[in-house]
Amino acid sequence: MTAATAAVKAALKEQSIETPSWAYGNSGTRFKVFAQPGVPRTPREKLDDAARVHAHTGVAPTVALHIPWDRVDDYAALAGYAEGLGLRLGTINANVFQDDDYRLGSVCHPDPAVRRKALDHLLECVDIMEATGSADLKLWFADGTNYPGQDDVRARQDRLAEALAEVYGRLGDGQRVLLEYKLFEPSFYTTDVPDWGTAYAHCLRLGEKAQVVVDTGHHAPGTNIEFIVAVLLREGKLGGFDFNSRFYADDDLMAGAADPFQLFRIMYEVVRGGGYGPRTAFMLDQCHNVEPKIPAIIRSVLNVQEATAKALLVDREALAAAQRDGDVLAANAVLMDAYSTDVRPLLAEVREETGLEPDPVAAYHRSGWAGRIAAERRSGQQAGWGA
Ligand code: PSV
Ligand code: MN
Ligand code: MN
Repeated sequence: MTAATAAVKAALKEQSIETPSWAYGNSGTRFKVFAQPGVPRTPREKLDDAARVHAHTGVAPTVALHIPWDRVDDYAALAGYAEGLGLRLGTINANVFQDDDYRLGSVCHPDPAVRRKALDHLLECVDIMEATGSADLKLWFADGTNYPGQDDVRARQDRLAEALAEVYGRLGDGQRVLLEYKLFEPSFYTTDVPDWGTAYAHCLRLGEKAQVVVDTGHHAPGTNIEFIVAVLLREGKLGGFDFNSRFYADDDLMAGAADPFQLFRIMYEVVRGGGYGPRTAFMLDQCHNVEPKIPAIIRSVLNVQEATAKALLVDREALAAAQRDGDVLAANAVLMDAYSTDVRPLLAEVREETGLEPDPVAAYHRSGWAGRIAAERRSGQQAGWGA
């Protein structure tokens, strides 16, 4: 094994990809959510499933919660339960989009009483972070307008800034607020945080504990996401990712399924920009409506891992030399060589060296977990959007 391969393997063993609690529950499109047998009924059962993903991949030790979908009486006890499974509770995701009160927005709503209600929820999420030991609060706002003139677009920015400042003021040492942007939907004329520039401007004003989250499904078609990643990293403002695939809009399909090359290009900029490490949150944000959920999450983790391995394999010296020489084709070839490498044998070795089976999907199918949960989780309400 060369020193370079050893370094790549060591870096891969350090990887941490966070899975979202909501991906284990029933979710789908606004047309139909197809319920599946064995889907968790409680936050603890979601953690049980997440533990299977981590057991087979070795790189998914944390689970993001969504409040109130994962509301429990005792968050410290939930964190203890996670620990017993070899997991940790990760990012806390706030939910200020599902109450009737939020018809015209949450923290940007024209009515101060609604804004207060939304803000109180965000502050409650910071309290939950204390109990769970989570470092990050992830904020995505459905706020926006549908029609020109519906509300004062600029005043809405002021209201947003005010709310963010109050949340920011509550953060403790080592805690961050991660602000997520999304081009459109559910609002169709204006969205209050539509793009990385808006998110960046708010985070810049807030301070160093505020950073931007890049959800790979939240851009206009053709957007060069890796460029955004490079710029945010350069500015010290990349907080993390919500990985998923899209063909059209916010499709929330398995990461790396639609465009593995894009995922590689993103991960290359992460590695190049010094963003490969614990300060960047590598999260999945997905829905599995027609495919079995746990193997789909395992597949997504593997796709992120493969893109990372390829990014780590880029011969940076050869690339820099070709770039210095202005050799366009040689530079492009260096990247393509890394991308075209079949990294699956390398990753199988990494797993075997850490005591895992080489093929996580096959190992999961052999484990009998799917049959067990289908048999055991028969009564009660399955978890899903809003439950
Ligand atoms: C809605 O677009 C969304 O998919 C955002 O990406 C959030 O991260 C996620 O829901 C969870 O709230
Ligand atoms: Mn997201
Ligand atoms: Mn989304």
